[in-house]
Amino acid sequence: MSSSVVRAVCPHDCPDTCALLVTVQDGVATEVKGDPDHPTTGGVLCTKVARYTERTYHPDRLLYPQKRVGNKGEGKFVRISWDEAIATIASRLKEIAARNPLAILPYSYAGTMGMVQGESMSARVLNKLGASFLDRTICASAGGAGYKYTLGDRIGTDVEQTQNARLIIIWGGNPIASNLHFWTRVQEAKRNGAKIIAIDPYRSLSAEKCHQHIAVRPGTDSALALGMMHVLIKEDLLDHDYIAQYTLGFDQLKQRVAEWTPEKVAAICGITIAEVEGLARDYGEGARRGEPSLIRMNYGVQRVHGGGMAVRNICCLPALVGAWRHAAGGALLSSSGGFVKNSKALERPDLFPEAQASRTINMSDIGNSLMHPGSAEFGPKIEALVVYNSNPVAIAPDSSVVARGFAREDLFTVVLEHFQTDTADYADILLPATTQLEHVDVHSAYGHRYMMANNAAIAPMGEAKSNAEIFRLLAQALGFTDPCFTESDDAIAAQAFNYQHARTEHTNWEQLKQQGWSKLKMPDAAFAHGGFTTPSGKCEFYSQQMLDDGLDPLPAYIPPYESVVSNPELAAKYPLAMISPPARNFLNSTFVNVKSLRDTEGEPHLDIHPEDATRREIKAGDRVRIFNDRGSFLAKARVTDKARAGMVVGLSIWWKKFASDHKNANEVTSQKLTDMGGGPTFYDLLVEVEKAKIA
Ligand SMILES: Nc1nc2c(c(=O)[nH]1)N[C@H]1C(S)=C(S)[C@@H](COP(=O)(O)OP(=O)(O)OC[C@H]3O[C@@H](n4cnc5c(=O)[nH]c(N)nc54)[C@H](O)[C@@H]3O)O[C@H]1N2
Ligand SMILES: Nc1nc2c(c(=O)[nH]1)N[C@H]1C(S)=C(S)[C@@H](COP(=O)(O)OP(=O)(O)OC[C@H]3O[C@@H](n4cnc5c(=O)[nH]c(N)nc54)[C@H](O)[C@@H]3O)O[C@H]1N2
Ligand code: SF4
Ligand SMILES: [Mo]
Repeated sequence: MSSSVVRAVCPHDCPDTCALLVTVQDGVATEVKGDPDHPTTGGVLCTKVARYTERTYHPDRLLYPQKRVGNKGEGKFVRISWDEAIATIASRLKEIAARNPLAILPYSYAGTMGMVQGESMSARVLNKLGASFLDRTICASAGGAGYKYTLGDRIGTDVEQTQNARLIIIWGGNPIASNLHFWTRVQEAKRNGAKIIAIDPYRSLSAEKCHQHIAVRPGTDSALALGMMHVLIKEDLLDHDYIAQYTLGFDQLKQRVAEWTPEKVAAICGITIAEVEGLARDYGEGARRGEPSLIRMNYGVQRVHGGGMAVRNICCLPALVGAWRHAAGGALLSSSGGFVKNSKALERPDLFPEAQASRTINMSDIGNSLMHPGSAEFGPKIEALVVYNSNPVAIAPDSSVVARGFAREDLFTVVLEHFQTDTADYADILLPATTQLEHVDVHSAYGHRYMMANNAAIAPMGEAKSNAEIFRLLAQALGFTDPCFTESDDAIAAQAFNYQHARTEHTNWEQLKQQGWSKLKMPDAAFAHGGFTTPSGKCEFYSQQMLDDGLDPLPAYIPPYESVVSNPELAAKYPLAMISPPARNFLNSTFVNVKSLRDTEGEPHLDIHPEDATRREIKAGDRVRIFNDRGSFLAKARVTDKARAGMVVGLSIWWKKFASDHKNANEVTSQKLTDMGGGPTFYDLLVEVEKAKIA
């Protein structure tokens, strides 16, 4: 009997990017554990990935290529050989490319965060074809844009400093569900005497365990940050020296925030004046005492019309009070900007045909793009979709339009997947992909500072192949002869990071594979002495770049598209705001088909405040219909004041096929985009709720 332990990495779209130890006995992965030596993993995994073998050896794994025999969406397939699958795809893509390669579009996101099985061989093939580019905005681009204008690259406080902070503001995040290893350190900070505050319209699992929970209306965070700035400036709770040395535009900021009185802010946010003032004082007075304060901004604040501005406004706070002076102070949205990636080598944009015009399609309004007939402005109608690492039919907004797009008879769709997801049901050709235990990969992270290597632990299941291998076969069938199209997964992984940089030169790919991980060499307190990567090198309260891009150069409040205050006419019809943040036991739509995890979540629920429920004669356990002009879906009501009055919460993202009505929360979300970054507005919508007619 042979037994070994393999170093691997959790591939999921989660800031924690855990280091895994996989026990393999006679070629079978028997256990997946957190690496006890990895400083942020600390030997602990979330419940989802602790059951990784259940997902890997799931009886529903796709094990061989298939072609569709039923109607699109019906999910009927027959087995075919790899030769037939690749030949069919190559000939269809060639035929479309001969007319106009821009009619071909990839659709991919972070099903795996690995750089090899993400955008490497796939990008090379699509670039060489001259396909349309996909703007990968579905998650973080609004906040990323707001952060960039204000502070530069996405670098923030090192998560390993969290326990040393004295005040922690969890702003639009639910770390117990979505950033567990940060939460562990928050608990340590709490034991050390820190005050923990959550800002969230929903009393989430995390919010209910904080010292204070400020339940703002969705989409109003930028107003709250303006109100905090108003109080900090009015009460002179400022670090004048830090402001003078390392910021730009303080005088303009001062003028701008003058009108943002606690009274005005409280009315917009639906909170008390004392909450606005108290928050600002906790923040400013702590700083004055020399105590580190940390703002863990998360993505909950940026899935609304003014999401980019919300992140920008929050990013102004640490500089005002000099919080960046402390290693445990400042703010963290994402640590991804610290990694020195070699994207050009991975993706080879130079392969794109020189003489050809390009086109970029935003993934966040894919429904409209798929339904577009083509025009001079839009370019050609989309005729082929190659989907990998994503489940757009479940996760993209305004889902009925997305599903109609995928159902188009004249669209050729290839899906690379582990399972027959809602999206796979629409594939013409469905290809089996390997999971993280079956392939090699290399990872950066967005919640910590470690480069990570994933070694293959077991052989591919059935006839599954890695994404990179599938695109290699496709390149061959398309007749692409550049040497880069035959590079192995390992050779691609070796190029992912630039090891000539001061942050990375202490290691290399061979070492990473053996040791599993290595930390970027960066200062503990990234911005203690300024050094922001903005055009001025300062924290930009005033941003010329924003003005150049047609935006307000100063912090502002951009109301939601759909809210009782900003659109009273719509609210007369649909009076309830709705959000659909992640459920703890799912990872976006991944794991919904793992029975033990689905059983823990139960079925699709809607949390509704007792006042809103009573008004609609809804009782706990009733089946309710949630609807607006875009669509409707069913859920079981949970009557609870966890949801603030006037707002309902449907934890997500369910596979449609596991819901009684084959629908999910994205039936009612909209394709409108954020103020910057072209992001989706998943938490910016109004609905009405009624008792469902059929039980
Ligand atoms: N278990 C689990 N973990 C995950 C995921 C998952 O699906 N499941 N998804 C992963 C991914 S892709 C991402 S991007 C992250 C997302 O995780 P987070 O960054 O934590 O963001 P969200 O889950 O979108 O929202 C977190 C909280 O924001 C609140 N919120 C909603 N609207 C607003 C608002 O307008 N203002 C404020 N202040 N709060 C608001 C929600 O009620 C929720 O409690 O998590 C990752 N981790
Ligand atoms: N209503 C609502 N909708 C949302 C959100 C929300 O909060 N509310 N959150 C949004 C956010 S933040 C995000 S990031 C998106 C996430 O949306 P997606 O990125 O589409 O994430 P998943 O739903 O997890 O789907 C990933 C798929 O990739 C597959 N996969 C994993 N690894 C591999 C691999 O190696 N090869 C191949 N071929 N496939 C693989 C998995 O099996 C899974 O089906 O959803 C967004 N949608
Ligand atoms: S999903 Fe997040 S917390 Fe869970 S194992 Fe993966 S990286 Fe760690
Ligand atoms: Mo995300």
